[in-house]
Amino acid sequence: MTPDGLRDCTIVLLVLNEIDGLRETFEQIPIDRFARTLAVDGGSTDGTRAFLTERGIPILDQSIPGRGVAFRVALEATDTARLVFYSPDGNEDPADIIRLDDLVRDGADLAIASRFARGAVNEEQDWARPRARVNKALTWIANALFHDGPYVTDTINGFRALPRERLVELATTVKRFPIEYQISIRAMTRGWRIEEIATHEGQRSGGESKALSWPVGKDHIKVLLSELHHTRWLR
Ligand SMILES: Nc1nc2c(ncn2[C@@H]2O[C@H](COP(=O)(O)OP(=O)(O)OP(=O)(O)O)[C@@H](O)[C@H]2O)c(=O)[nH]1
Ligand SMILES: [Mg+2]
Repeated sequence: MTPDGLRDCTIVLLVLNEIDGLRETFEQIPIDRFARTLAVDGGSTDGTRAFLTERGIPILDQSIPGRGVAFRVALEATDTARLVFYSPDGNEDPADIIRLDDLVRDGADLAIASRFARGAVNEEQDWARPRARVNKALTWIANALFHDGPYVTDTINGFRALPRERLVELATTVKRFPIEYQISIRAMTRGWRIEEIATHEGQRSGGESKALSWPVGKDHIKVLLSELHHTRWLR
């Protein structure tokens, strides 16, 4: 806690045209319990920026787009002990922000909101869309290749928290979506304590998905291969 009784943690809002999601979730984000809340914007043009500015949320810009870039922009701009990454697009339950920070405050090196843990709900219920199955397969591979500890059920979800210094230590390089996969794999390789909560993933509030399945899937495979290459020197 900070001297004024707030959590020594920054809530990082990751936004790229999420005005609908912000309208739906913003009031439930526990801003008054945390030392800082800021947004990293990938170049919104739909009123997201005005919405955040009207509510006093500082906005950081990216020189190039991509969620991985956004993670590092946030990291450089913060000095709290911990960080929670939250995407206000309707998929993520704001009530989980505190649950994730609690895990890190109690000693986890990485806390993940899992869509596949027992009791969790994944929004991808349509069997014609294979995203959930691909996610599970990528997670299985990461556990098999890089992890000796208890099975991590969701290595890909972006809703997560960690100590700031841990993120510095990971020296991430990914520019786009698989930033979370790289973080999970690097945490596994180091034998860090990874803990999960079972989350209930909601439907996107509106706007458009930025995660096109095929290019994002390919990017994950590339990260998998590059991390395999990388860890040959670590182990
Ligand atoms: N700052 C920043 N945020 C981004 C960028 N790309 C995506 N985001 C945000 O990251 C979050 C996740 O992106 P989504 O497109 O929802 O990806 P997803 O949740 O896998 O896909 P859906 O199931 O369609 O919601 C959203 O809040 C986006 O606005 C980016 O380049 N920069
Ligand atoms: Mg989403």
